[in-house]
Amino acid sequence: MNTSKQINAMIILMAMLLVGIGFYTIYDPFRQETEMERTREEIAKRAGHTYARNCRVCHGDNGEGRIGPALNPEFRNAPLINYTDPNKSAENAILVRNTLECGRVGTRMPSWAIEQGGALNDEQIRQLVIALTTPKEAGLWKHIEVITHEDELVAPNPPVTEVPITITGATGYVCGQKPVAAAAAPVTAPDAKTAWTIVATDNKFDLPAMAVPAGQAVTITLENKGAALHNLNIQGLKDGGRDVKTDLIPGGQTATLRFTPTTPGEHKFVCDIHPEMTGTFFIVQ
Ligand code: HEC
Ligand SMILES: [Cu+2]
Repeated sequence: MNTSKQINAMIILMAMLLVGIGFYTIYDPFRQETEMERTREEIAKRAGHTYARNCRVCHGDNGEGRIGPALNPEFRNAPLINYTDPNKSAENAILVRNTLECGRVGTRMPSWAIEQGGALNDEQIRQLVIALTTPKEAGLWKHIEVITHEDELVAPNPPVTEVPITITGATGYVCGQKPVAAAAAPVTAPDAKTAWTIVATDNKFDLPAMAVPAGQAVTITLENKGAALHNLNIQGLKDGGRDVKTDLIPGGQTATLRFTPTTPGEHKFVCDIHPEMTGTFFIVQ
């Protein structure tokens, strides 16, 4: 009698244990998932603070693009690489890490790694790489606005033209960067015409030179087909006392300059926030 009671109790206990284990096995993956999510959220918040202090000024308050291209997938359209493509996560992580550590030679993207003269440690760079490349990591951008307001050290973004032009990219070809072809031969003037359309992408103009006749009304149209802001400034040229330049325009927009050049000569044209975007503007007799 006693023994059979004990056996029954044992059987019941065993059964309860098995059911318990069963539940746990079903429940556990969910638990791990939320744990992962919490870690990701923590990383996103930390990356957000780093971003707000160091990157926002060039890539925009919400990663929409300013001096540098958009980084937030919401604004990051082709032809920019999709950094959150789940099939290329390893490749993209390397690319983003190299860009952050060593910057981009010949552009205004600085090097951030301490070993490269930058201000961010390995952990901060690691967090940014995860936040920028993890597909589900909408977390970063979700937190950015809050962080920007919370972070007392973060001043409002200055106008793009006041971001010191002295912030220049890397100077050494490190982290897999290859030297680009040597500077092109001196440009010669193309045939003069009174209307030109010049296309800006990130970060170059599609024309090395334009030429217009002196003494005639001309129209120069700038199309921004990039993701960053761009403008066209024909340096040293005045029209009725004003500089001949467009406003900075976002990707997808156009701006037009109408003026009558009087004095034949040569002017350098540039984008005011990307010194690497240059060309020659000829005014011919
Ligand atoms: C002084 C302006 C400036 C600052 C500050 C800056 N960037 Fe950039 N960044 C740029 C420019 C310009 C480019 C485009 C470089 C090019 O043409 O290849 C760029 C490119 C990038 C790219 C590659 C984008 C692409 O499409 O290939 C990433 C990623 C990036 N920046 C992340 C950051 C992060 C993260 C920070 C902050 C730690 C930061 N940047 C700070 C100007 C800046
Ligand atoms: Cu530009």
